[in-house]
Amino acid sequence: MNPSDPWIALARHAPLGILSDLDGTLIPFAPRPEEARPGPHVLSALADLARLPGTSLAIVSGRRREELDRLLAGLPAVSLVAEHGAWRRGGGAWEAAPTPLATPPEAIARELEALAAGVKKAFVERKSWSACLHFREVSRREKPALVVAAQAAVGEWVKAHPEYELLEAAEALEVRAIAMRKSNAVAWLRDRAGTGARLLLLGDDVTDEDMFRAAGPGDEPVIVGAAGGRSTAARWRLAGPNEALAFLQWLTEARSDRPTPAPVALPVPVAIRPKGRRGDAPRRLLVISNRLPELRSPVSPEEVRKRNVGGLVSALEPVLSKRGGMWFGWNGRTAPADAPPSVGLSENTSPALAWLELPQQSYDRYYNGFCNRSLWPLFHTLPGRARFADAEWEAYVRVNAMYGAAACDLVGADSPVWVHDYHLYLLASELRRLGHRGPIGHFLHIPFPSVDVFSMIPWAEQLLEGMLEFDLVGFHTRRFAENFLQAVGALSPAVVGDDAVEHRGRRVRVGVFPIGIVPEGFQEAADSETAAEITALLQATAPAKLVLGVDRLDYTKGIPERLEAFGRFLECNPAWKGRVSMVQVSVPSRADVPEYAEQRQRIENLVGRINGEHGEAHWVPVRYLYRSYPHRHLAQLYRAADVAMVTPLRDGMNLVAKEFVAAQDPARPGVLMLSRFAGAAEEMKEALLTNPWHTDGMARDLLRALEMPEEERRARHAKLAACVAQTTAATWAEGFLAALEACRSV
Ligand code: GDG
Repeated sequence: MNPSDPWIALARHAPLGILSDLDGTLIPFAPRPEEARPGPHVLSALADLARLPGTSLAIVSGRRREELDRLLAGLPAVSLVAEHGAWRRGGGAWEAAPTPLATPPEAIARELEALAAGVKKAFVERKSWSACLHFREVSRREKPALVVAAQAAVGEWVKAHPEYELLEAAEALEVRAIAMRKSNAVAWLRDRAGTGARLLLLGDDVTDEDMFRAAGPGDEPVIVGAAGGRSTAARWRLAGPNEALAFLQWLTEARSDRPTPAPVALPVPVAIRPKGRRGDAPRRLLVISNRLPELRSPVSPEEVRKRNVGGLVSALEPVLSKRGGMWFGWNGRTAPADAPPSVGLSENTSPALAWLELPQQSYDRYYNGFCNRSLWPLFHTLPGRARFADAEWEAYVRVNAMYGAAACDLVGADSPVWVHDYHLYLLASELRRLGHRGPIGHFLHIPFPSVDVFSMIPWAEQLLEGMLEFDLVGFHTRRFAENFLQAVGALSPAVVGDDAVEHRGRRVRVGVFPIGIVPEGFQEAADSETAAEITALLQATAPAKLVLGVDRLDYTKGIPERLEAFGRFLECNPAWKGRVSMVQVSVPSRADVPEYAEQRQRIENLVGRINGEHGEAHWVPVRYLYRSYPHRHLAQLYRAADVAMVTPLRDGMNLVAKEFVAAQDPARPGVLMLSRFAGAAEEMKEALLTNPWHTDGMARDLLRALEMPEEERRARHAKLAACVAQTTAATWAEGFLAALEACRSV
């Protein structure tokens, strides 16, 4: 790839937004702010760029409105953002940012003025929501005392006004409202530029870092100058204001019809970090999931061995151990907000484990917020339950960056990385930014919705851009893969093929990898001696037939809908009263999300209502257990059941369906009632497919299941069992990894 390719692609992208700082970025610093001004060549370069169709250009600065008006007079097409985002002018008059504002820092401004009054050449610049003490030209003799006194005064004041912060520049000290950040201008310009916009962000100063951090996966943040040795969130670097201006002129030419713009120094990747662990880290497979499974802090190798492993672990542990790989995720502990995320390592386990701690507030907004209250319901096509908040999206971006920063040191830069689920869509772009070269794959465990639903996410384009930074994206079913391809076709400029997408000169493979279980485990556990606890439960329901439901307590699993159908079944088929009982095991899940508490309440009310309406002294229609069982006990329950109602409203795959089939006695198997909206229905066609949205239909299907002749049950089960034996945890993991390892390293 030619180094100019990404910049040509950016230059030709429509719509394009350009957000640039002024002082130090497009014009060199002068001793006093009033002496620095853009010359005619800067003004004409900006005018030329702003004039191009599909282009939105904005200058963002810490300066006041009047100063920007004066400096950039005569450029009506250029939008302006003053005072770090507090004021914007896009074409018409100046408008205040809608962010909740702090009261003006009047008292501290007066205090600083009093300090400055006794010191020659010190002065205070007042802005709407900040006050800045300048001391560039103060004598060396007087400066230290002034700075110490000012820091003490501001430090005290900020304690009582937490909506303000102290910013220390080389020759100035500023008290600024925290909400006034240049990152606000990024969202504003993105809106102005229009759907699908990519942004070029240029800045030099510490206040520009907010803007760089707000960059989306399709944006290109460029730092101008040396950044005084501090670390930067920018991905690219230009040497100084002259180079920045030349680059904007080049961009103007590349965006116009001129075929070959004159050569110029293009931005180069920022050297990320001094040589750290990464230099010595080996090439090894790295699996990343939001959370390390079944680990409780403190993480210790002993605990890891003792834990009762779940489905994903039993699928991934063998392939990871075989390859000497490592699993990385959150360990369940929170860190203080201002501490850099700390990473823990355990090489003594198999697989090796690594974990990070996250600030509580970020984690809440990212996990309980954007992941569980936005993406989860929407991806399950339950848009009525989804809600979106800017702060939660920002936390999602931030936390993805934290995972990326922590993960990139764990393995060598050429290692394959396998990222799991919707929590970490922005991880590939972050890893690439940090210099990762090996193939990066993503597997989505939940459904991918239709484009109409997906595009309800306010940041749908950014999420898709993030997904397209992976080399391989995998889904449980063909339907989900097709939904994804349609979304890419509709919402991004990428070229869509049957099983791949071409995007910015890269190929992203799209694959279908249905997850399975370890079937022998369930068969053996079902065959083993029945645990006392399960025996007691079965005795309580005998001799009635047993209808079983097992799910995490989640509104996607359709538990109330299933109970309603069971109630309707009893109403319509009174002869079955006393001859059938339902056992519903609901495993506690996400109990701190309000929708889940509400769902639990709803289920409990329904169980009470059905038992009250239909129950008799010697017969309880529904036994409801809000708890979890070890897998061995579950297998015995599965084996004892005559019918399993696996009726999610929507599900990625649903492993309970497969576990139930594996645990059956092939000579006298039970019947699997399976929702058409579970991913498993794509493979398990011999199940009794049912529609969880239709109470009467589900009640009729239940009758059919209970009355199904043994011969039909055996024939259906044989085919289902063959399917469960064919698509297993191992075929899923090996299949995905083979496809990932076949991806060309970028
Ligand atoms: C997501 C997707 C996709 C249930 N009760 C207990 C218990 N379980 C285990 C089951 C099964 C697992 O939980 C549930 O797996 P599902 O596949 O049904 O659903 P999600 O948890 O929502 O998983 C789903 C899956 O990811 C894999 O990609 O299939 O569509 O939503 O293994 O056995 N485990 C224990 N005690 C219980 O009481 N130990």
